[in-house]
Amino acid sequence: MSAVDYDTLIPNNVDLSSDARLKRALEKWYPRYLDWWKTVGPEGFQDCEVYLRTAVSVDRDGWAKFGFVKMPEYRWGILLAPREEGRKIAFGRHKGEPVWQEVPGEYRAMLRRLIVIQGDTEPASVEQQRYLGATAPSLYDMRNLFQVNVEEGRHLWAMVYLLQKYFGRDGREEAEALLERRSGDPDRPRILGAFNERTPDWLSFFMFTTFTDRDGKMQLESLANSGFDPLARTTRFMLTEEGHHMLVGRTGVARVIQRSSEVMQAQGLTDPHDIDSVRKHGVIDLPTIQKKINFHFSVTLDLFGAEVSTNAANAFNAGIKGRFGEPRIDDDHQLHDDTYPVEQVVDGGIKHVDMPAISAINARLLDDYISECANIVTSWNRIIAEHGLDYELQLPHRGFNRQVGEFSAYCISPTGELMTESDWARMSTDWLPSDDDGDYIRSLMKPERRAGHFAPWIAPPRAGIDGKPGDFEYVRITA
Ligand code: BYC
Ligand code: FE
Ligand code: FE
Repeated sequence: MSAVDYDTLIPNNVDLSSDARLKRALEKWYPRYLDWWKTVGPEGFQDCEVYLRTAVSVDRDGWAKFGFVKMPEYRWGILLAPREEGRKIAFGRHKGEPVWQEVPGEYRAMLRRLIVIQGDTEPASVEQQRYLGATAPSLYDMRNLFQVNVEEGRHLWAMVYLLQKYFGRDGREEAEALLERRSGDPDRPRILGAFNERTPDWLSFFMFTTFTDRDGKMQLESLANSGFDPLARTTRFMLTEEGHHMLVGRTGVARVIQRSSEVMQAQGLTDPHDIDSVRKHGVIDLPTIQKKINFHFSVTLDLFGAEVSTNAANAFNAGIKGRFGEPRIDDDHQLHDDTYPVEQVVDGGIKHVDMPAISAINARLLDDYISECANIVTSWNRIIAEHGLDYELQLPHRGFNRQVGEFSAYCISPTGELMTESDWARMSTDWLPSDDDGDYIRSLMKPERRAGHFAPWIAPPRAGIDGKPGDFEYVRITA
């Protein structure tokens, strides 16, 4: 069952060759996908051989094979985690019933919407990152960018498979539309806000893969226990790949912090707020890194939807979308009478208010997400402290800079004070990256293409990919 068929045009472990209709639909979609990849995917380097991993099985160990491939020839496959015999729906009103192998009619629209939204983010991120290859700080980093890109491409395949197999004609139409929307295009934008933002430099890329790919993880975890079994199995395997994307982000930011801290220490610069002195040495100052955190974190929080949400309650009740770690939560998994504390603005202050837990599904996922992010920032701060510098990066308050949910109508500072709109407008330039900050960062983005060398604003990684030595040529640049 889980053996992957690699002889067919579309590698898969879903026995595609026995479903002629689906196979035809996917083969028809493939050239359009390639066309999309070549026009708005990674700019340049499409003819270069890149040292990439390809998913070749769904076993816990040894699921990926490493080797040199040209990106357009990457084997984007359809891989589902193995079926669990006798799996039962774990939550909601159908709890205890066998999971569904077909789409239940009453939940068809809900499922389609969730799959389309999930699918839309994948190509969006590839579009957002398309120009970064040209300014890669090393071949190692360039390879990681392309690895993330091809896997986000595969995640699109994963959702298109579900649409084309289970949703008939409108599924095929949605599959087409996923290739037609464009990140940042005012006429046909991607669906969710953060996926229409720019990723103009490598620090943004590392912040995006730290914070926004981690929303991907949280959302996929919530779908990984779905009562719709094909969705659960697809997202489970996607999560295997997601770990690397977040690692690229977390270690990428850590290497930037490492380099800045080393240079400050070596130059005897003790005031992290003395931005000009730090920038003179060609590294990124810590306050600018803080502003980047503020931006990417707050924009990503919006991706969780409103904290209190009927959509989320309906999806939970239906057994379609659960909570993070649903099977491990110690309650009835139906939430008839439970409450959950949600932060809200009450009488001019921010307070926890007990809400029916069923309506606070998004709030809970947001809490789980924020606590993971807090651990990451703690690990970054350790690097700063090791260099004897007196500076602490912080996650901004969850209400800071929000466009969606409880706090979207308020102006809230990074430390969680309610403010007037005019104060906010004056102060926010200190909290979010300015044009000058962006210009400075972009001035550092000079490519480094020699194997084993790194741009001066970022430290080398601790270890290579797939155990390769430091001077390994991860991308063979041809022209
Ligand atoms: N921008 O009840 P509400 C990833 C809409 S990232 C624009 O508040 P709900 C990846 C919402 O659609 C993971 N619109 O929220 C990462 C709804 O509109 P309709 C992506 C927004 O529905 C990096 C209305 O507001 N996957 O994989 O409970 C690289 C009210 O909705 C936004 C998923 O998100 C926004 N930010 O939750 C590559 C999982 N927020 O339908 C990939 C699937 C809300 O009334 N999606 N709206 O017109 C979902 O589970 C839910 O749709 C959401 C929203 C969590 C996004
Ligand atoms: Fe993804
Ligand atoms: Fe990802």
